[in-house]
Amino acid sequence: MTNRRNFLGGAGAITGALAAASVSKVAMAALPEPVTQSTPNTMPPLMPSGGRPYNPVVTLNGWTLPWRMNNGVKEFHLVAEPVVREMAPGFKANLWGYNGQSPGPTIEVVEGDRVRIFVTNKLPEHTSVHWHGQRLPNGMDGVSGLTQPPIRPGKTFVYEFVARRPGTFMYHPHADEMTQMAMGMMGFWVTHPKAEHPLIEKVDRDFVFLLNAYDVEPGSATPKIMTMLDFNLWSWNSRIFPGIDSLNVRLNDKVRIRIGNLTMTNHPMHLHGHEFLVTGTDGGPTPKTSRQYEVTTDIAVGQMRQIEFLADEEGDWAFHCHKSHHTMNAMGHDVPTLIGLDHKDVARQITNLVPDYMVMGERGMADMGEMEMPIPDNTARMMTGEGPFGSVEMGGMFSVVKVRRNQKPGDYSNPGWFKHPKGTVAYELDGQAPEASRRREAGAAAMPAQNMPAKNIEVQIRKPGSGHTGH
Ligand SMILES: [Cu+2]
Repeated sequence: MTNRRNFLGGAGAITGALAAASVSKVAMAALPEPVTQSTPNTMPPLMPSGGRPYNPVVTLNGWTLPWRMNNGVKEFHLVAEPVVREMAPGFKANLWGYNGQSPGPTIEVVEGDRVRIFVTNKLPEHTSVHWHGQRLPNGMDGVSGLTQPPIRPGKTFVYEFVARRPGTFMYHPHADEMTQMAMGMMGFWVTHPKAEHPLIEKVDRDFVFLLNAYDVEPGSATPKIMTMLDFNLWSWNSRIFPGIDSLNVRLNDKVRIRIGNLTMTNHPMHLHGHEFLVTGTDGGPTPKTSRQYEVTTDIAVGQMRQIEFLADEEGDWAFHCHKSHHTMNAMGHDVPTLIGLDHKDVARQITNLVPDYMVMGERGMADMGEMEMPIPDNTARMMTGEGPFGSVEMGGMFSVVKVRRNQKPGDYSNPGWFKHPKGTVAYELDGQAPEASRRREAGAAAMPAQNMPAKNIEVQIRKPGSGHTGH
C-alpha cells in the first residue's frame, strides 16, 4: 500500500466529548497523520495491528483506513477533499471523497471498540459525516444543523462513540447531501463481532463495496449534481466495468459480500452459478429462520445487505445488477428503438450531408461494443468488457466472481480467465439444426372476450366557489 504509515504513540489523550466538536490548536498537533491512497486498485486486507483480532474485509477497488490506538481508543483520520478518481482505465472523473479516493477508505472496528474519528474538511464548502446505521449518542450522528454545526472548510471535527453492534454500515455527509453524494462522498464501515456470534459465520473471504451512480457527460469529467434518476454511470465503489476488479476466491471458500446502496434507486444484485443467503441487513445479522436461498436480492436506497455462499463451482461467474440499464456505461436515453427498421435510404441521404453519420441500433445495440467509434477524450465507452470469447457487452455494475481450485488461501490476485474443461462450453452446431417446435396459435383466453358497449359516463365537476372547502 502506498503512503501507509504506522501510527506510533505520542499523542495526548483527547477526552471523550459528548458531541462532535471542533478541535483546538493544541489537539491538532496530536492529530493522527492522514493516510491517503493514490491508486484505485483493490488493496489486500489490512491485518489488525492490535486490539481484538478479526478477519479483515477486502474493499473492491478500495482500501481500509489504518488506525492508531490511543489509550484504548481507536483513532482514525478522515480528510474530506476533492479527488481525481480513475473510474475505468482511460476515464478519470473529478469527484469529492476522502483521503485521496472516492469512495473513502473502509473503516473496520470490533464490537465494543471505542472509536474516535477526526474529520478534516478540505472541501470548498461545509460538510459533516453521518455514521449510517450506527447506535451512537445523538450528538455524534453527523446531521449538520440538527445534531452539530457544519464542519467549515479548513476545520477538523471529532466524532467519538462505541461501536455497539456488529454489522455492515456506511458513512456519508449529512450536509448538502445532494451535491456531496452526487460527487462521490461515501465510505464503508464494518463492525466485526467481538466473540463467536451464533448468527455470524466465519468466512474465508469477506468483500465489501458501495453501489453509487454518477452523471458525467461524455467528454467531461465532473458529475452533474442536479440529476435525480437519469444517471449514465452506474458504479461499484466509483468504478465501472471493466474497471471493477473481479472477486477472486478459492474453490469451496465460504464467501461473504457486503453491499451498501447510496444511489437513488434500487439494485437487484444477481450472482450466477451459486445460491446465496442474505445473512445480514441494516439491523445486523438476520435470524437463521428468515434465511432462504436466492440468486438475486434487491438492495433498496440507503440499505446494506450481506450475502454468503459456498463457492463450490469452478469458473468465471457473472455478478451484476439485474437492471439491464445499469450494466451499460455512458448511456444516452434519448435514443429511439430502431431494431428491425431498414433505414438505409435515410442513411444514404444523411451521409450526403454528414459524411460521418452512422446508423445505430438497427440490429440491436451489441454492435456498439465492437465498433471502434471516435469518441471524445475521457469518455467511458458504452460497453467494453472484453472476455475470452469476445465482448461481454456489459459495463457499469458488473463484475466476475472467479472460483479457482488452485487459488491460494489469502491470495486475492486475478487468476486470469477460466480454462473450461473440454466439452463443457456451449458450442456451435455442426450441420443442420432440427426443426424447432413453434406455437402458431394466436393465443387463447381463459374466458371468452366480450364487447362492452361504450357507456356514457357523466363527469361531475365541482366548480370553485360551490361551497366545497377543506383543501
Ligand atoms: Cu442497478
